[in-house]
Amino acid sequence: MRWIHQELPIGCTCWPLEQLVGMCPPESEFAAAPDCPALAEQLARLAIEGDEPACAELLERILRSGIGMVEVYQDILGGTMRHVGEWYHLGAIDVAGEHAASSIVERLMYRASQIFGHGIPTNRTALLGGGPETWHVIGLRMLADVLRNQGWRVIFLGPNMPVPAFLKAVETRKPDLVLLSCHAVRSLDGTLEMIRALGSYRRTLPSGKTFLIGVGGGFVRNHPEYFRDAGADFQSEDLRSFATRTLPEIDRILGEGGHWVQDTFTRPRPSASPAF
Ligand code: B12
Repeated sequence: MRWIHQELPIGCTCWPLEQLVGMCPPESEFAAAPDCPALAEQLARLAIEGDEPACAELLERILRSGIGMVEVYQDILGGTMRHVGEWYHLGAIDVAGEHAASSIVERLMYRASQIFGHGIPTNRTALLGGGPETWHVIGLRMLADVLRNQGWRVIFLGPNMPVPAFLKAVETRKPDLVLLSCHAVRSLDGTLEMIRALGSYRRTLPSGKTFLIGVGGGFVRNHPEYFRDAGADFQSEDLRSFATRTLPEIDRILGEGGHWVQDTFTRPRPSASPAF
């Protein structure tokens, strides 16, 4: 069994996402599959203390286990942030603990993305960012890293982008896909304004030069209709469903030069995710 850590220099072309699943290197210290919930909790405890070296060491051990990118990002790092959110909500940790953990998780994602690398170029471009007053971008960053791993050219604009500046980036970078996130009621208006502005701009483009608009995040999950009515093409629940269901659909639509027809905003939530 080969393992990417030993064979690929940092940032070099890596294997497709599917092939990153289930590789168990001989030197892995985990006898069975890593216990993602337990690791997420352990990381959360270390991260709220601001213990970045211990978090980095634990991440290295996790990455050496050979588990897949989606498991590392969604189940372990996403699980870490879920604990942070719960503990903050319960008053068990303070704002400093929450901020320390968010910053460390962003650094861990950077490290993980170096290890998982980028795939064979697909000639497709994705542009991701938070609209006005959107500060929650950890989930978007996860999508960005997975897209890059799948060979996409990725432009990540970070949080709180003004609408005109975002539109300018769309005009100049000509993405095939634009992804936005919305978690909090405070970022709702800005996100809707962004979607409407993107829709207006898109209507000025000749067919064949168009792009898809996708949204996700906690607020979208709870109130999908706002985003559909503003003109978004699709939503996706989380990283796993994005990677396994939405991305293949995007590839198909872009390949055929068609439009999004499936209504992901009203579709019942999938009961179980396929193994990934
Ligand atoms: C970390 C955090 C922050 C950090 C964010 C740091 C950063 N760099 O992102 C900071 C400190 C900045 C922050 C600020 C605030 N936060 Co906050 N925050 C959180 C927390 C604890 C974790 C969020 C997170 O990163 N989760 C991990 C990621 C991986 O999960 P995710 O974001 O859901 O992403 C996944 C999916 O949603 C999906 N996805 C996400 N985006 C997209 C996009 C697309 C296109 C697709 C397809 C999929 C997709 O895929 C991802 C991977 O699976 C949550 C608690 C919680 N339970 O979520 C609160 C939470 C989201 N925050 C909340 C609030 C209220 C705030 C503040 C208003 C607090 C304040 N008083 O200032 C501000 C608002 C900022 C703003 N205007 O946007 C509320 C929102 C409630 C609401 N509905 O309004 C929450 C739910 C906490 C709570 N229980 O009250 N926050």
